[in-house]
Amino acid sequence: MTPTVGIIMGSQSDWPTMREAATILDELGISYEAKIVSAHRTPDRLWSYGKEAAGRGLQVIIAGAGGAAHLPGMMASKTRIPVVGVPIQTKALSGVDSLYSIVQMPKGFPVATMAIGAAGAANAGLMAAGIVALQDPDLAQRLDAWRDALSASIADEPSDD
Ligand code: RP5
Repeated sequence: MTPTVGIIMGSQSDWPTMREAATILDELGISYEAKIVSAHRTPDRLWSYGKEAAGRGLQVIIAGAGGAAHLPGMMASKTRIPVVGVPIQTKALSGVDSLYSIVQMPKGFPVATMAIGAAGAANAGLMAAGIVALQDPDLAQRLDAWRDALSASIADEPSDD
């Protein structure tokens, strides 16, 4: 079965963060694949993934990378499929390096850039869900319910516990 969303990341070390996106897609019942595709270490893999993405039926690509984080932008240059970028939090520069590498794209090749780290990865899953839900009414209902449940889980008042 062709997955709806592609989750790609530059390294195995990115998976603990990118798993947050996968968890959201699992919760919403969206099919996905997760692959290691590095702009620097496996450029041929990046090229063929981007070249085949539309033909395979992928609807959104979530791309996470850290440091000199060129994966999301290079993927956006290779496919018209919407690319959601996740800046991985790095040890050296706390992910500001990743954010700047991903967000400042030239006109013509957009990357929808999320926050640094785990929250950004989870939001990438939700962003992908919102895009896919535009053409999928059942998913739209599940996403609305997910959002309502989150709102309902927020207490009215703070607790000391
Ligand atoms: C980037 O370099 C990856 O996306 C990762 O965030 C970072 C470090 O990779 P490893 O050295 O941990 O494999 O390409």
